Parts: sequence; C-alpha cells; structure tokens
Amino acid sequence: MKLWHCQDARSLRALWALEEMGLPYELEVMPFPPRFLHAGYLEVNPLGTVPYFVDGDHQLTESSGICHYLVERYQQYGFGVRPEEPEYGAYLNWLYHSDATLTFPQTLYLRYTQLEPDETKALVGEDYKKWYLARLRMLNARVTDHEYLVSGRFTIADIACGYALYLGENLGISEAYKAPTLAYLERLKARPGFQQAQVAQQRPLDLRQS
Ligand SMILES: N[C@@H](CCC(=O)N[C@@H](CS)C(=O)NCC(=O)O)C(=O)O
Repeated sequence: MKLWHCQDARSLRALWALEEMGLPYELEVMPFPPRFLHAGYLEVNPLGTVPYFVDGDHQLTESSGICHYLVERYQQYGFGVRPEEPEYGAYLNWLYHSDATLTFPQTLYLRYTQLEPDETKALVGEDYKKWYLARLRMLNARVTDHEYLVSGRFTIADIACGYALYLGENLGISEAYKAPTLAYLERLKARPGFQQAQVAQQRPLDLRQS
C-alpha cells in the first residue's frame, strides 16, 4: 500500500487510519500543492490532489473513502461499523458528512482568504467560514453526550470528522468551536494513532516504510 500525502492535508485522514490500524504502508510526503511543486505528480494522479492511494489494482483519491476501504478490505471492524449494527446508517452518514458537508466550506475559506486573497474573495471566504461553523451544529450536539460519534467506540467516522475539526484549528477558526466540540477534538488528538501519524509525516523518506 502506498499513500501520497502533504503535511496536514486531507490525506492525514488516511495516514491516521493506517497508524490506528497498524497496517504496513509506504508514504510519500510532498510539498503543497503537489501538482505544481512535486515534479511528475500529475502522471501519478491526474487530479493533482492528495490523498492518492494505491493498494494492488485499487486506486483511491477520496480521504474518507480510503478509511472506509481499509476497514472493509482488511476487516478492521474495530474501527468500523458492520451493516448489521444499529448505528450503521449513522456511521456512513458521518463518513460522508466529514468531507462533503464539513471540509468543503473549509477549503473555500482557505482558498479565498489565504491562497488567493483579494478583497472580494476574502468576503466570500469569510462567508464560507460562517457556513462551516454553522454546519458543526450536528456534531456538537452528538459529542455533547457521547465520547465518540457512533457505536460507543472510536471509529473512522471520528477520524474523518475529527480531521475537519483539526483543519479548522490549523486555519485559526477553532476559537469559535463550542466546548463539547473542543473537548472532543482534544480527545482525538491525544490518541497514540493521531500522534504516530504526526511523527510519520515528519519522518525522512527512508524511515517511513513499515
Ligand atoms: N474530496 C477529496 C478532496 C481532495 C483534495 O481536494 N485535496 C486537497 C488537499 S486538502 C488538494 O490536494 N488540493 C490541491 C489542489 O487542488 O491542487 C478528499 O476528501 O480527499
């Protein structure tokens, strides 16, 4: 298995899942944005985005989808939810929610306020920030009285949504998080799997293969 990654980008979802599951993988960490700063990347992944993940004949470009793939392909149901479990629907909903509902407005905020700033775009960016924060309502309500999102245990739904919270922190907008959401993010960041992923993304190339 090989993962192409940029530091703290959405590919961190996949890296965090690989570390939690203890699966062997190869990691290539590239400067961001890789389609401009990493020669030859467009030949590897024509989309030019991260993550890019290869496992045998399987090629995936969706961060939450890679987490889901790992659970199913490698029977990592300690980190997933099986269809016969009562919270299977909620589990899938959080997995899709993580990127389509949460990270989507965050990246528009990033793009319009930090990557391509001008006065008009900055206003649009601020609007997407408010939109993202408003969309945390459902997650905040859930983690107010639950340690993790589903099934009373840590799953890849926590990795997928927790990454969005972490990205918000890196974007400097986490001061607007409500107390239960902040406490949930701290719980996730305290996990050895999250910390190992942080170490892995800093390690020199020759030491990354496990
Ligand atoms: N829906 C995809 C989005 C992938 C994506 O857009 N990744 C961003 C980094 S967070 C990227 O590679 N941007 C660089 C670019 O568009 O050139 C996912 O969840 O992985």
